[in-house]
Amino acid sequence: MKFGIELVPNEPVFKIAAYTKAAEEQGFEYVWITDHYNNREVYSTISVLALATNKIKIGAGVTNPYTRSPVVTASSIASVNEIAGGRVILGIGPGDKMTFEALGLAGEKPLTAVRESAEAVRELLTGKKTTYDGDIVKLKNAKLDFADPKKTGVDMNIPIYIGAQGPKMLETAGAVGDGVLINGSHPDDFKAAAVQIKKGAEAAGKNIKDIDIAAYTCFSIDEDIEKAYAAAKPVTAFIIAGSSDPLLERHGLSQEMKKEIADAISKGDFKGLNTIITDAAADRFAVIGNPEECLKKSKELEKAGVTQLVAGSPLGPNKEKSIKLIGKMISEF
Ligand code: F42
Repeated sequence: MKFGIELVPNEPVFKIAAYTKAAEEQGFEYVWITDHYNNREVYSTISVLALATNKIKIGAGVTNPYTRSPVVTASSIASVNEIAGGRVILGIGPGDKMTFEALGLAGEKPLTAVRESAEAVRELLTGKKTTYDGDIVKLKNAKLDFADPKKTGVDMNIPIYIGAQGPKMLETAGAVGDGVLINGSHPDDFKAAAVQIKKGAEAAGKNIKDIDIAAYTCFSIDEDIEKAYAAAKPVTAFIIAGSSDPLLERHGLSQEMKKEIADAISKGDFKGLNTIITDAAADRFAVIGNPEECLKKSKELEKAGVTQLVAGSPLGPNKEKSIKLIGKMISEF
């Protein structure tokens, strides 16, 4: 199983670059930069990371088909790929509905929009004239002049991963993705996801074995277990509050607990969350513990079919320390 790290650009980009350099030195193979309009811009961040590192793969994890058109996405990812010498990956998902309200975006037909965008971007990255007459994506002889590898000497066959959680989006990911990034931290999530991904892959004449199944986890590691849980619970609170009913059912959480958590969040009662969310409930939505515990839980995810574990926010009470602790764990895989 490979390891990645998710970094949210809500800190200065040079700080994100320092974390990325540290992760590269600790053996992480991927860094994924989230894309939300209210944080620093994803491609500007990726270009700095590309200059600050030399082997770690760098992913947009994940953009969406609404805040940028697929042509702008293709041009952006190809541009940073040239800077990174062919080390980038494009992650695209339907986008965070919550943020769309602020932007006046409807986010209509998400399955269609993600599928068509992935197909159109892949075509544009060949450097050839692209005409795409889709339901949502419409291109007529669009062409990235610089994407021809003969001109740049950089392989623009950039892998495209799909950010997905719902069953139909997971199926779409199997059909059009080289990989899938799934917000989840428990083996049950990946056993269920594999069924949908396999369905989509086989319908497209692909084999699920060729698809990188990445667990985009909420991860919190520290020798002090209590501190690890305290750091993780506020993050799991947002995940639980935004979870679909079937997901809550899978993890045995009640609607009452979801409502209690949502109320505590809206009141800013983060201290209260520590008691409302039991350790057992947090374990369903995060990989939490001391190094031994985290190693055990990571091995369970690998057994459930995960091929890349992305250590996501908060990483632990102390990011730099967590990166080193996970680095020690990586050597066990
Ligand atoms: N979102 C961001 O905005 N920024 C990020 O950086 C980010 C990172 C990220 C990483 C991993 C990951 O798994 C998700 C991530 N997300 C990020 C969230 C992501 O963008 C989505 O919000 C999240 O994956 C939840 O969406 P979903 O995958 O569950 O898909 C939604 C749209 C959904 O409701 N899907 C359902 C399903 O079954 O998959 C229903 C789909 C649907 O609407 N179907 C309709 C129908 O009629 O069937 C429409 C059909 C059509 O044509 O589209």
